[in-house]
Amino acid sequence: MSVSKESASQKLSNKFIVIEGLEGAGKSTAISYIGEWLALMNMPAENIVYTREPGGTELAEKMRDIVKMEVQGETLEDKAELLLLYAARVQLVEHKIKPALANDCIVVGDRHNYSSLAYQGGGRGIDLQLIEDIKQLALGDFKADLTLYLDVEPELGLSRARGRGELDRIERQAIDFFQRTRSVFLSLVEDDKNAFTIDAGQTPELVKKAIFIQLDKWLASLT
Ligand code: Z5A
Repeated sequence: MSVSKESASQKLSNKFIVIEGLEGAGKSTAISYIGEWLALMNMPAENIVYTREPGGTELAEKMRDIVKMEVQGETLEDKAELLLLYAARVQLVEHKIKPALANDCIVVGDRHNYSSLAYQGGGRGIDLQLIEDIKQLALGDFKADLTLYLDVEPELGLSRARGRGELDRIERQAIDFFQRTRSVFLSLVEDDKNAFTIDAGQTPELVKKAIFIQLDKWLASLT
């Protein structure tokens, strides 16, 4: 089914698209492809809001700094990390995402809730139900309209991330941490009819093509 570009930009208003994936999966690159696709759909640039997590507001960026920080003689407890991530997410959702959606914008997020289930639940081993309960307290039923999960072997993602510079506190975890993280991402996508896996081990051209196909299908499904 083809959708006219006028009705495409209307249908895309008030929607929240999220890109998820391990480090080096190519999320930043994928977000630039989504920007290109939105331009092809005649979505005005001023109606597109980009976010990243953790972060995206002044206070949330400070929480991001703490999550990434290493302090001599004191480790950040796993539950403290989890709570900081949700505190940052509440700030972002309430101060940036919801107001943008209410203003007829489309929001494109670099990570969202699935990252906490995958990293803190899968990677760190925090009970997934406990994380779901915290999510409910923090955000209620708020969730993405579309999630594209860029799936990559942890070794490949980390080697790409390494090529960019020094690894941070989370990136220096052992490989099995990222394998557990990946397996939670895969099971979340399997159980969510609004989430799709993109093979991010392919060339950038093929990743872009797969993203465009998925976005076209999703747009055609919007009423
Ligand atoms: N975290 C968490 O634990 N829990 C949470 O709830 C949330 C986050 C929200 C955020 O780090 C950290 O917080 C992250 C998870 C944790 N930590 N770890 N580890 P960040 O925001 O600094 O970093 P990131 O989100 O992991 O993104 P990234 O490392 O910048 O990766 P990326 O955006 O997915 O990749 P990229 O910059 O697009 O590409 C990486 C390189 O690969 C780059 O040189 C590209 O040119 C190249 N690339 C991209 N695609 C390809 C393909 N297809 N082929 C070859 N090369 C490619």
